[in-house]
Amino acid sequence: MSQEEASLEARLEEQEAFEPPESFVEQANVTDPGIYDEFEENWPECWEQAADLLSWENEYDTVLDDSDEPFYEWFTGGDLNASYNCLDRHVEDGAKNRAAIKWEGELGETRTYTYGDLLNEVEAFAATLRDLGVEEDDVVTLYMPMIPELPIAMLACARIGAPHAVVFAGFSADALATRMNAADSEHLVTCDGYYRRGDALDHLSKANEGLEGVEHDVSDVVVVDRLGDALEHSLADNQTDYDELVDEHEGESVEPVSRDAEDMLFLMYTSGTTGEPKGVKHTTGGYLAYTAWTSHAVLDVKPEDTYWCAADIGWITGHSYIVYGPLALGTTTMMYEGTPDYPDKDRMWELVEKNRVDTLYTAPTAIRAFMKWGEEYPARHDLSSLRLLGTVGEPINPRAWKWYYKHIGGESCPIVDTWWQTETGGHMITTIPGIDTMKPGSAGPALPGISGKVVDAEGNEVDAGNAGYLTVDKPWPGMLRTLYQNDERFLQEYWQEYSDQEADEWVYFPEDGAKIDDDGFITVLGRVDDVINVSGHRLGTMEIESAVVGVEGVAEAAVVGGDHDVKGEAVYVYAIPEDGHEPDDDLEEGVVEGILDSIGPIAKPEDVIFTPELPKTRSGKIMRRLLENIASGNELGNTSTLRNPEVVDDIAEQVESE
Ligand code: 6R9
Repeated sequence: MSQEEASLEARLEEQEAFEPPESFVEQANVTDPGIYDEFEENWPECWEQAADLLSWENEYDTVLDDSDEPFYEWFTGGDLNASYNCLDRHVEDGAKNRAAIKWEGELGETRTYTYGDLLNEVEAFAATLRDLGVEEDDVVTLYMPMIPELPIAMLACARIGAPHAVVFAGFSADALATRMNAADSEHLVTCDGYYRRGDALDHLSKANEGLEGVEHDVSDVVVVDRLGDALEHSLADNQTDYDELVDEHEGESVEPVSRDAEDMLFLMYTSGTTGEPKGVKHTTGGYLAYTAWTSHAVLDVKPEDTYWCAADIGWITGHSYIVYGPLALGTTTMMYEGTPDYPDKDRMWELVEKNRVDTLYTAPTAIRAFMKWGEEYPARHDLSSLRLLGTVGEPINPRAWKWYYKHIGGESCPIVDTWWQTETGGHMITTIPGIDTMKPGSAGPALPGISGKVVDAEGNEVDAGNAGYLTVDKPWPGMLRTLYQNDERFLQEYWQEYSDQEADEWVYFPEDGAKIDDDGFITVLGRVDDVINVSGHRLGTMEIESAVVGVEGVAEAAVVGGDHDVKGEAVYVYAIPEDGHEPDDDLEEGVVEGILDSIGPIAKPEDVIFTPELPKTRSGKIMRRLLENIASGNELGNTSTLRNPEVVDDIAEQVESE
């Protein structure tokens, strides 16, 4: 490194605030700082700006109906169709030949769907679904990896008013069964397999195994042939090949059904504090308006862009910011099937260069991996097409932020660090890149119209600099409406902690810790419930614990998250062997298998520690904090409230010696 470079590096390391580059601001979608006051003064009517980004079949009468709090309704009386908004209207506006989806498979095959192509495909699959007996409001489960048929199936469902429930392809057979049972879903679309690091992975066998655990009849299973001859499968009686079905319906037109703004668009299962995953319900009008608006204001999406959100559609980020938001705005959205290090660690940068990508939106865990691999990989490619960078999923440490800013953005792209959740539908806390100063490590202010506050345990706002809990005390259009068929759990999970129900004051609690500075910038500190964040994915420790105690030979278990350089957090299992079982490699293998079977590889533990006892408080509660500190190699703090303090040293010694 030359002296000049070294001093530049040192300056970057110390710099705490960054202004958006003039070149970006000049072209940005939203640049007027007055928008914050405007939204506050004109709330909730300000949200008409979001609704105006959509085409409504019937105009709504009311922006916000809060007559039954916290079951808020948005844009009531309005009718629209999400697939019409993502497809037909762009074709009608002359964008038939613009690329809608640019897909690249792991082995290098590419497919481009123009808006015209995509509409045809969606109509043919919508006709297929109808033919199979799918009716409006039937939940269709989509258990698929990153192949174009996934967004096609989502939009086909939306077209006929059948809510989809996408299950992440990396989830296990059990996880599929649990979700299909919870949603009473009788229809499944899946595929034979996909590629990971060059190998053909068998997906259908996993889907079939999952189907065995479904308690009701599944009337039909559609199977996309992704792998051709790479894997041979025979289909069961109720299973049909996707292409065969779609070929029969090629060229058919299917009118988009008129959906009430509050009709369900999709269900998305996410981890919560208890073992059962939560079925988050999103609706057509509010969700679509909100994802379109945030794609416009925060991701600065323009129709002529090539935009790449490198998430998986199996998570909310892919729903909102690969599929619905970008397509509602008529842009070109990219999809990549594989991993970022195949065939080499510059795959992402090769894709950015080849496609002249304007905006890249990814997760801190990926950025930390790129950092570890080294700056020589991005340096091999021309990344000058990039205009804006984004991150999502977990807090980003300033060092990773600055690496991203320098080595990917060439110090000329703003970065949006977007805090939000499956439940919020879209971005909530982030800078607006055409307006705000950026402070690495801090997500930014709450978006206009979003009332984000950091409060103490009593619900009073904390002073700047102090840690507290993040809350939102006004509703917003993209919010979840309830947990599927479980209003009670919806109230309990999100509205109990800080609402004053007697006074009719409703406060949403996302279960994140946070602090706020004098400028109103919020730094999100992480979950305060029993949910851990592994590589940006939410995993319920209770869910993993129940998998572990289901393993023969395990008497009791505690699962916690410990710090991890790349993943942010990693899974640590502490388990007590049952009498007569040795804490040996076989038992450890059994525990790992048990977790893989019930959840999937994302939950694979970093370490399994056997111990004759778990540290417990006098009231018999497992001291998770302590186990977290052991896993992270932190100071253990006060152990005097424990019933069995002696066990702590034993465990710590074991962890250190491994
Ligand atoms: C979109 C998504 C939500 C949880 C959330 C929080 C964490 C997400 C973050 C962030 C700090 C950010 N989280 N974005 N923490 N800074 N920019 O990730 O949804 O899978 O439901 O996870 O992720 O803890 O509560 P989801």
